[in-house]
Amino acid sequence: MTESVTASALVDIAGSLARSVGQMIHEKRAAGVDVAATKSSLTDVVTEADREAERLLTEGLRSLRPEDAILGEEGASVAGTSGVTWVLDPIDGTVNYLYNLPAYAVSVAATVTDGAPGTMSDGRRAIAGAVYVPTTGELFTAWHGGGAYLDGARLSGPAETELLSTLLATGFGYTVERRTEQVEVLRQVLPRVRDIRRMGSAAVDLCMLAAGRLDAYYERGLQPWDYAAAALIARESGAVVRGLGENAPGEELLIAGTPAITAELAGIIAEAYRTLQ
Ligand code: LIP
Repeated sequence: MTESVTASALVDIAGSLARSVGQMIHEKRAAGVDVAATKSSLTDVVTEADREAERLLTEGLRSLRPEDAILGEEGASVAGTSGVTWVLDPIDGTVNYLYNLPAYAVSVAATVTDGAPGTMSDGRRAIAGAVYVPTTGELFTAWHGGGAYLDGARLSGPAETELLSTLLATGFGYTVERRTEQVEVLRQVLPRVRDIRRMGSAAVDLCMLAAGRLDAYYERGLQPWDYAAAALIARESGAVVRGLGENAPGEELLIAGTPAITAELAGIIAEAYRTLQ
């Protein structure tokens, strides 16, 4: 079976699970949410809804795709034999979810490790992905070579080529050390763009870019589950998704936008980090 045929089947599974689990967490939000635990720092939280959402995603995938592997932000880890690994963020934008702010999403990606173009720094390449935003009911999907879609309508990505006109999103890590660095990078970037948005979910940021509602995005410190589906959606919308220099995008840095904007941003950000050495 060719990859495109497999990928278009996988994206339907990703979309259906992301939407059904997203609707469940939205209902839970209305009933009230509490912190269940903290992770990398006191501000890096997980809720019972995160855990329940990941359990439901895992159950659904085990039933529909029993030969596939699974990796989830909240600990799901299932070995597989098919070569496909599902990478799950049950709630990307967990702090927003805790505070009942709208920017949070369920992210489901089917990935392979064939090293082909599009492979991220964690070694995985998404071939199908879905991001569901419960507060708007919007489902973003893409499969490799098949394009990116919002509720079935094709997305054409960002168009901005002037940095000073660029509406740029970014995010910050959960540790003081990481944030101290990030504010220095932001000091270099902010005077050169239209404005900054910090929405609190990488998956939402990259889908907004794919929909042309943002012109560019960058962040350091993302985990595979934060970007696996949404980086594919951004790429399939026509955006460039890159790292620093020749490095693959991922935890070191992920920059997305038009070719001109991502090249300019990469230069500014690389110089900012050099001055921090
Ligand atoms: C979030 C990312 C976001 C980042 C936040 C957090 P989480 O993921 O999507 O881009 O800025 O600090 O890491 O923790 O909500 O799954």
